[in-house]
Amino acid sequence: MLTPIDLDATDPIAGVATPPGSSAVAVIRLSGAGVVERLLPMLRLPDGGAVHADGLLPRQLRRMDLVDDQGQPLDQAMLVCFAPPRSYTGEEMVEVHCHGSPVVVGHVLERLTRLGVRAARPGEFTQRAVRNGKLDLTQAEALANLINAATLRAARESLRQMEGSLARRIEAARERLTEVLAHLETGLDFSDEEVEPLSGERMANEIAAVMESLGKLLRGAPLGAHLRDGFQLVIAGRPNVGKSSLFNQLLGRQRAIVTPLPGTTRDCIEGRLELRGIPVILIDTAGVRDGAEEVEAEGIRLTRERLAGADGVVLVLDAGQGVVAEDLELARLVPAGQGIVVWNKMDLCSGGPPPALDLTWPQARLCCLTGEGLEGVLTAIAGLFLPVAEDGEGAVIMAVRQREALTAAVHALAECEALLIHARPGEVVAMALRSALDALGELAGHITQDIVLERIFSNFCIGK
Ligand SMILES: Nc1nc2c(ncn2[C@@H]2O[C@H](COP(=O)(O)OP(=O)(O)O)[C@@H](O)[C@H]2O)c(=O)[nH]1
Ligand SMILES: [Mg+2]
Repeated sequence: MLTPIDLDATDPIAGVATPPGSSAVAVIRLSGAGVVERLLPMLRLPDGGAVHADGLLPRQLRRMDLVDDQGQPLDQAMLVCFAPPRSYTGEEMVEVHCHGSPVVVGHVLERLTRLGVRAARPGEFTQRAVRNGKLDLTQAEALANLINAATLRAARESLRQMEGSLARRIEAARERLTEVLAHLETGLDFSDEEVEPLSGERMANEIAAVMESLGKLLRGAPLGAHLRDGFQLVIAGRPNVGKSSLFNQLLGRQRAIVTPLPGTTRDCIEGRLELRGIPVILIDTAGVRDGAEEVEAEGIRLTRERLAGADGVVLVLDAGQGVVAEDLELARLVPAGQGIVVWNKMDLCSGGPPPALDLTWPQARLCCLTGEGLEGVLTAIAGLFLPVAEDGEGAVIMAVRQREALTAAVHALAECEALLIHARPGEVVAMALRSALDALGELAGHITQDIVLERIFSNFCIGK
């Protein structure tokens, strides 16, 4: 059970920033007023002398010994202090770099508790950083995405966001809208004077411009989600054409069961791969055919479902058999531009070209038994996603929460615009405008509910 986070807490905390287990080095972070003073009893100079707080200059790495409560040496460490507000959390901070021995680290943490420094909860350092204005909430969430990024591309986009790419755009939108609201409110104060119609039009233009820029962010969100979670690539085809063999070849290991019996795969099996920097979730499916028995039929139903949600489809065809009606039927379930054809079993084609196919999809030839042609298959798959992924201008890796808040803001602005166009009273427009500003404030974390904050930060690692 997680105890509720006290979001206003400023008491001294400590947490291990490095992963659990033995390691060459472990980093213990401390934050809060007076943490340096509290740590002093555990420190000795390498020559045995006592350490004084005023001897520890901020941002200077110092060699120290860690000692236990009897003053016995425990470990050799490096230590660096940060003076507020120039630290990650904005509070007084220390980082202790000791050896990554779970025994030593455990002892240090336990002793710190007795010295009045409690164990930090997940995300508590970052939460303090947000509270002290070091990061806004979008930057904190981007940081979590950076730490958990599965590909370099996702890491890069997360970093951009952490550096404020999203925060700055939200802030700019808030500033423009606040100005419009000020105009509106001035109009309200002198409500017996007519608000000039031109100013109403100008306001509508401002709002339209902000809506356009927020809309652009929202349009980039699906790509952001793909870069974080992966593009879904479904391998489809009739039974026995070699779907599971291709799945295994692409993953470079034996994951799915391959047999000469049609209908072997009855479930959807997933695997992850990174293809030219793009994260791909590969899905092996049950082959689609008519007249399958119950379990297989359920697998086929799942296949159709997966096809509907896919970002790309590899239609595997048997080069030895050519195209049959069922193949084309499957192809019809795939949206334009999302499919490629892989002619498998080229070895059964006795060196000739694959049979003619009435489809304009990119095609690749393969022999799964030898792996010959796999490069071509990879190129064809990358061709499905690269153009999308490289249109990176608008890629924003957004949490669902961020998307929801942004959508709410855009809706409120659309209402605002409509009200202005219909020359509705200023109070009514101002109300809609305030709710747009609230949604943006929530996005940045200025007015976000505690329960939401708690959920966000509890997903972080302990020492972050
Ligand atoms: N000759 C030949 N046989 C293959 C090739 N690829 C797969 N097979 C065989 O075709 C059968 C069905 O393969 P599998 O991957 O289970 O097909 P799935 O039902 O589409 O998943 C197995 O016996 C495989 O060894 C290939 O390129 N050439
Ligand atoms: Mg199979």
